[in-house]
Amino acid sequence: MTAPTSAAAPAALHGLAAGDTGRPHSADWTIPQRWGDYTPQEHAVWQTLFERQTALLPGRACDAFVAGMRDLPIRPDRIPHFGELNEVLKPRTGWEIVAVPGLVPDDVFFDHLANRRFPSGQFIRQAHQLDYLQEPDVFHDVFGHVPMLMNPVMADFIQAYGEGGLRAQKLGTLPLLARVYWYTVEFGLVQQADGLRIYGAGIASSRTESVFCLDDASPHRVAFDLERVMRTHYRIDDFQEIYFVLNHLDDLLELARVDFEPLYRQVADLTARQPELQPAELAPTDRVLHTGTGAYAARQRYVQVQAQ
Ligand code: HBI
Ligand code: FE
Repeated sequence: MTAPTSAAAPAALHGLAAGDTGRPHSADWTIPQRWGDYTPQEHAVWQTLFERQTALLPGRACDAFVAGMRDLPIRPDRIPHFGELNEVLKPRTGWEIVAVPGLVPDDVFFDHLANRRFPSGQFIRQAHQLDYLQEPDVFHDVFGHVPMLMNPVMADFIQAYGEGGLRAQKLGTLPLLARVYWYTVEFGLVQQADGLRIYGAGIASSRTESVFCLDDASPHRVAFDLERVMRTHYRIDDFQEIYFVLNHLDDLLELARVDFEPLYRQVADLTARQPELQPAELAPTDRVLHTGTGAYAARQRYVQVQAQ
């Protein structure tokens, strides 16, 4: 989700990524948070991440994110206790956080979301992984996602994604739906009266990308369009090369009510005639807010070639 830093000692993998050792005994993959077992070093990692992100987000995170964070019992000095978060979150939007070891299988993930349970990684990254981690840990999941779950529109949208995901699995169209989640819940930007703002958790929890996505000339910024997003590949290994911008967070409400099934067929028809889009490509129909220079991605490709 952010630029890779130099390789350090490999950290243990969690959840699905850990193979059989990562699979918990429960069918829904939930585990106890065991808050009392976090070490002082782990709380210190939280504090470092929390403080640098909190300094960056004023003027970058959207109003809903800021309001959600303000109302939650999330403190700088310790990893949040899920039970305490739920005491505030549950009465607000009906959502509840449950602890999981890390990535869980798609069907398990969707089933939780469809029932307004948000699976959060129980573990926290190590001190040498502050800027880059592909697995969802407690910082990404709680700091990035939970403030937006306090917002009624996002609360409904993520539940709808869970329900849609279960259907899409049966229809074989999951990759299309996953792109919608990626370009909204994880990497979405929204237009506010006072400027462009972040609402995506993948950005809000990333020191480097929270600056890059708004301030860098490299990436495209394009008005959100559902069919367009469904046709667009995404990258999981580095900064995004394109961000999609909602006019208003309330647009997600409409999106939550969309019947995706006819859309999947439409997108399939569309992609039969024209290829799917790479992240760096613009389409003639795009409403472009900023045409990216692509300089960052070009530099990364150059560096990789040099390293070979
Ligand atoms: N598991 N814990 C966790 N968090 C995720 O964001 C997640 C997952 N499993 C599957 C998944 N995401 C995605 O591949 C789906 O949204 C498609
Ligand atoms: Fe996430």
